[in-house]
Amino acid sequence: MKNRLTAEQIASYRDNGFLIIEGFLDDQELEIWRKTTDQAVADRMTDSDSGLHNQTNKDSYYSQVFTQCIKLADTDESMRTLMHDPRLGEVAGTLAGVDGIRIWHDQALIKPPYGNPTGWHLDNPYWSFSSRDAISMWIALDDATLTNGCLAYIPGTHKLARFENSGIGENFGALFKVYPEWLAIDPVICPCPAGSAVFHNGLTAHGAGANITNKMRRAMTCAYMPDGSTFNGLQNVLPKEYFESLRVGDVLDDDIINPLIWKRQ
Ligand SMILES: O=C(O)CCC(=O)C(=O)O
Ligand SMILES: [Fe+2]
Repeated sequence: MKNRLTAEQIASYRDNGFLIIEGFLDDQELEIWRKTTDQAVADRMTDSDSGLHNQTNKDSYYSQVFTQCIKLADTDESMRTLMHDPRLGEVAGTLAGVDGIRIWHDQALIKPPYGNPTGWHLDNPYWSFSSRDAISMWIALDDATLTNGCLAYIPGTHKLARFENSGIGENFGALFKVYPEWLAIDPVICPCPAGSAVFHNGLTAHGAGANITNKMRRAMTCAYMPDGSTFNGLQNVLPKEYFESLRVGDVLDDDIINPLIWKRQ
């Protein structure tokens, strides 16, 4: 794993709000990540009403953006081993410039053959904490290309975003109704080979194109919460009982629900 960061990489992440690390996983690691993700997704698909995947209505637009399975590490031991790797937390925490990293949720995002584009959005406004330092990791399990739905970013938007968002819906550019001023910024399109990791700030505008190929575009991702983040009143993926016990401003420090995978020494 290419988990040592250079000063240039950190500076680029802070400036642009995203960073691509090609060859993050070596060939052997990539094989393990592919197998683990494929198995965990297949197992999750047998769960008809878990609420932890989006394939209950396969005809909906959203289900054809990607097959989305969240919190796979909670039910799959092999995925748990991958996701709890402190090296991932260290990379995320070092880029974000924070002292500790908790898992918000992992998610597999498998864009199917001829899948819909991923509408432009911000990540952090979906979540139950509001932070300018939240960070997501997206690992390409297949080559992500211009034709199968690689990611694209509007650089620098993490410094400008106001926590207002648009959903990942049928209107691909809905986010630019919320932030019309970002239409003036050129997007950076990010094709990358399988095994690459892309990290982005939770407030950086991003989307992905349609998959115009007959193969799937697999990615395994994880959303990270800086340690010390507080509850903002949104439920998102919090278990019902825990959600109901929280008050706005409470620190989200439950080590089972949001495991602390790295702390600065
Ligand atoms: O994989 C995609 O199409 C979108 C990924 C994304 O939005 C994310 O990882 O935050
Ligand atoms: Fe996203």
